[in-house]
Amino acid sequence: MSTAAVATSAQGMSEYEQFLFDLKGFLVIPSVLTVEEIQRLREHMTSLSKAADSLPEKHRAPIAGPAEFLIDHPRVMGILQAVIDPKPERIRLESVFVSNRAAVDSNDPWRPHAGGTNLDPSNSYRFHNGRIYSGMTRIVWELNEVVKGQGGTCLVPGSHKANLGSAQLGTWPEAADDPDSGIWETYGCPAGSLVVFSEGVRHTAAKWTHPDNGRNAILIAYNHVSVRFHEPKPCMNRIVIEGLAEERQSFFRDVWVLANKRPS
Ligand SMILES: O=C(O)CCC(=O)C(=O)O
Repeated sequence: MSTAAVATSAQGMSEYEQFLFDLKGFLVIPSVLTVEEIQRLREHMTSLSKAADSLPEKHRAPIAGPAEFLIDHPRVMGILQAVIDPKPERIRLESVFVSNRAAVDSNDPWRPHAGGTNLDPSNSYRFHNGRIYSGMTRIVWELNEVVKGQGGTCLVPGSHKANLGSAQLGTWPEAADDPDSGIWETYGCPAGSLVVFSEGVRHTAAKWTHPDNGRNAILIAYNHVSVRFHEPKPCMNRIVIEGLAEERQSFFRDVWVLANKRPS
């Protein structure tokens, strides 16, 4: 399948979803994955963490093998084409990690970051000529149920457009980072839901307190192909990338837009 085919199969972002994403900087879409897909992904995550050596080398990454369909999931592509670039070949996948948290964990992962109008291309967020221009955009696949207030990602709605506090300039008010400051929002959702946020929104992980299940999430950062924020992850190495379906390999190409043309 070509990148054009990826584009036509993308499921567009509704006007209301665009309104919410622009207003708050994030969006929660419940129950995107089927029960079978969730099961397949959970099994892959378990093999990866407990018996990685049993997997073929090309499958040893959170978005490889039975999980590679997440890379260009039609719901994700529709959103990314609306907020990063309408041309799928201008969207790059630049980082992935897995978040496993449980109520028994003693560490507190509360570390707010980003927020405030930011001109750095990766953390920037703009609205121009009727369109959203989000730089780095985070996709979170929640593979287990998230109970509101018990450990999902916390975000400050609207902080991607804040003018008087800036993480970039070090002027974000300390008082605002208190979990009880009243400006934080979080979500509850069934397993298989999708959370999307502009990396320009102030956000943090939160302590998981839900006793019935742990957090099991895959977090993927996409960006415009002309910029890169993260250092490449060792898990997305040449063997893993070359093991992906051909059309998905293009999400890991080098950071450039204009190809050199040979003189004819
Ligand atoms: O794990 C989380 O809930 C938050 C992830 C995060 O901080 C990030 O994507 O930068």
